[in-house]
Amino acid sequence: MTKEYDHKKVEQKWRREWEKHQIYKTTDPASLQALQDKTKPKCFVLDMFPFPSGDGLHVGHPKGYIASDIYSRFKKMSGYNILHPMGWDAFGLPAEQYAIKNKIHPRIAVEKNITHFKSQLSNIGFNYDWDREINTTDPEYYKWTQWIFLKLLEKGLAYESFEPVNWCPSCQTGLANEDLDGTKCERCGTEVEKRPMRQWVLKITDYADRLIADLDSLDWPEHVKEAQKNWIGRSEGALIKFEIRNAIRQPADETNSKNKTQKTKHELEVFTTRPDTLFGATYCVVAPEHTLVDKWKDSISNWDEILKYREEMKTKTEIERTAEGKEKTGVRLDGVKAINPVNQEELPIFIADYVLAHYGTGAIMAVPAHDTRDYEFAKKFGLPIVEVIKGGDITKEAYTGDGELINSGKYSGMPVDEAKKAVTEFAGGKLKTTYKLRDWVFSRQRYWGEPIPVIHCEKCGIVPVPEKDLPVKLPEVDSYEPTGTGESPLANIHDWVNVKCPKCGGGAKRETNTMPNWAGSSWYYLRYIDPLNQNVLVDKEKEKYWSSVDVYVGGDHATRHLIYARFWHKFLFDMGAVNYSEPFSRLEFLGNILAEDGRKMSKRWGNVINPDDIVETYGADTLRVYEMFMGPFEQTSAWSTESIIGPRRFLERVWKLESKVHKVTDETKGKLETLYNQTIKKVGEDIEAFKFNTVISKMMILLNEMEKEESISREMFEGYLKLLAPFAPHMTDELWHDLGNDSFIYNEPWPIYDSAKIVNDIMTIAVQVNGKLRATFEISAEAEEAEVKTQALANEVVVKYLEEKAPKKVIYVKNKLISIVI
Ligand code: ANZ
Ligand code: ZN
Repeated sequence: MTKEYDHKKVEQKWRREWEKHQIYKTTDPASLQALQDKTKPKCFVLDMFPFPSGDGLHVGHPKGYIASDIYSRFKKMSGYNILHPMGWDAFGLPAEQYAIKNKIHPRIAVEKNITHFKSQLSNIGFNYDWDREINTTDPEYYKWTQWIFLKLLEKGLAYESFEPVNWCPSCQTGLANEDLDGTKCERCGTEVEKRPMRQWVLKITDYADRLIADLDSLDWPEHVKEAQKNWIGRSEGALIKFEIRNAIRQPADETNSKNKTQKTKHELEVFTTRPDTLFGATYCVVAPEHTLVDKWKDSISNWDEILKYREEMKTKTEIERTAEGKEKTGVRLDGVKAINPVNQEELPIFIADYVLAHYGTGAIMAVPAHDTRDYEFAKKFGLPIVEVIKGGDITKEAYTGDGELINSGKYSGMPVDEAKKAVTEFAGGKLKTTYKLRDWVFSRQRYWGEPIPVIHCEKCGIVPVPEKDLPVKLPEVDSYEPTGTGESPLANIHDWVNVKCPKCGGGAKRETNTMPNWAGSSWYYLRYIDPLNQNVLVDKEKEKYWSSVDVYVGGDHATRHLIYARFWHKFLFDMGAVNYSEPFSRLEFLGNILAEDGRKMSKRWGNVINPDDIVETYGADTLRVYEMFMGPFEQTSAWSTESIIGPRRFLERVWKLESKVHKVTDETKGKLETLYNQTIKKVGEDIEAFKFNTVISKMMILLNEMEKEESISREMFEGYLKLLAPFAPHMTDELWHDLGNDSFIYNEPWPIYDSAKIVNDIMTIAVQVNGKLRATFEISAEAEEAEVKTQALANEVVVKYLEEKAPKKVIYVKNKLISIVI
């Protein structure tokens, strides 16, 4: 029998069957007990849930979903109890902007977009359990987002602040540091301004140390861990005070101090990570916008120049300001001096834009001999460069390395590490750890977000909305466009805003700011575990069973969502709401799929490919295999509709292979046995390691060999289908049933390899030196080129010929020969 491979018929049929038999329903631990299957290990596989945009999915989006689908199917067949859910991250500016543009209510737009997304996803044949679908904009969901906020407030981790905040003039809202791309709004690319306004802030900095320390326990890509460490930016250093000479005391100082005879000292406190270099400080720099400078105004003789410089500086971005190698600028403050506490030397003070106001103390001691930016500045302004650490050549460049102190009085000869503490103490300073991480600016002046559940009462101040009154629902409005005044559009809805104070019963007003779009995504994975629970955010027993997420698949968000979620999770852990202190044990970070033209796939470039079209023409199974075969999972690769024909032909060949089943002889069975068992082993290992492209290669190799045979055994073909099932679930179920099975392949056990049959897995490699055979050695047949070469060069005979010289050339003839030229 060779029927045509009609992917449309096959795929629709099996999706209907799966649906009909509800084969993707999750089994909760309680039901497991009923089934007396308590020992079944669990596996929670999570996708970064999408924002349901109006544009729908393009072929890049499903890459991660396909991978997690394959992985969870593999784990299911390997005997695990699976949780693989999906939901919608639907609050936030993009939804609101889409709605404004298309003149529909964001709620309606979101509903419509979700329907579209869901149909696109279902075309691809995922094993999601849709009974657990969540939507961050559903009041039953955001009730718990608000509840977490109340708990943060209760514990003093949410507070009001009046610090100047990043303001995007185009999006018309305040933003967190994490929402910036350098100094631009990450969403719209507009340069942000600093704007003083009232805002809600979460004290994520309280968790900074734990957020760094616990990274060690996570199976995450190093680059993501690094990115988080850098974002948190812990530096161990010291605060050191420099007395300011000649600063005229302001009248304000007098009135402030009750005792008029007590003199207020003018001091400049700097933050340094290198207190050991204090003897090499030759000037100080204060951030141009630092308020200290204003205090010294009357002592500064070139004030006009200062004002002019401040004006110029405003046009520059922070990145521009601090870049190494950038032409340094600055202005000396004429009239004031700083005194170096270790040797009483008078140092000039500058303002310069390479020092930032919001890091450390906003002021530095400059050590040009050992800091690159100070070196550039000193060269330009002709300032002295005093070497205090031995090891470099400071006539050429700053020496930033370790070494022994020199020119440092009684500390000369001391190593850097020891000197840090000693010099700090001598200077009367104190050791201090600083962080780049800032508290999380958590309020947005926009409509489409969770209302912050707080009431402002003139008498009682800030009053949390009582838990029983949650959720605070987002009211219907006529216009959800931003007011532009820095107030949320909610402020205009008087019926909603004016409430009774829950404490005193008097007139009060609701908070009108909403939460950022990162709020709902900071805990959503927990809700999948228990999506309908009315009493708690998640049942703790269920959570104990399913948490932590075993594999989290997604890209982007290395420093935003993935830091925020870890912070909230740790908070929930501390208050006893969850069982483990980290949410995601393992992270698989994916490389994006670019368009055929190598650009990002975007409506703007007109290069978007809709997965619906690919599914229609080639089939979902082909799309799945193709996206996994494009290259290593973590690598970015460009889409090519032309290349999809390869995976399609591969599946067609598997389809045809069925006609060879049944007529098997023992002899052919024996022939393929080794390769077959090796393939089972390799496929399992590679899926576990997210190396999906090499899985397909192995499957192709085995297919080639099977095709060469007259006939293949049913057993082997069925095993082959099982290995392929996670990648091509529709087609394999069709063939599986065609062979007379009536189960679903999804419910079948994963094939087990026979290790006894894999052993003949060794190859013998001959080694030639300058064309003459000198040695042979054995190595695993699976050894990669680099391994074979390394072993050849380590061979003792070869070592003798090499005489400790590097070979000119090493050539590998695959599986046979290494030829060395010396
Ligand atoms: C003296 C010194 C000597 C420094 C030396 C470095 C090397 P990280 O590691 O990023 O924390 N610094 C301090 N506050 C600053 C600010 N607001 N803007 C710009 N630079 C600032 O860097 C800390 C170092 O960056 C500090 O240590 C300070 O320069 C500078 F051989 O102090 B150092
Ligand atoms: Zn913006």
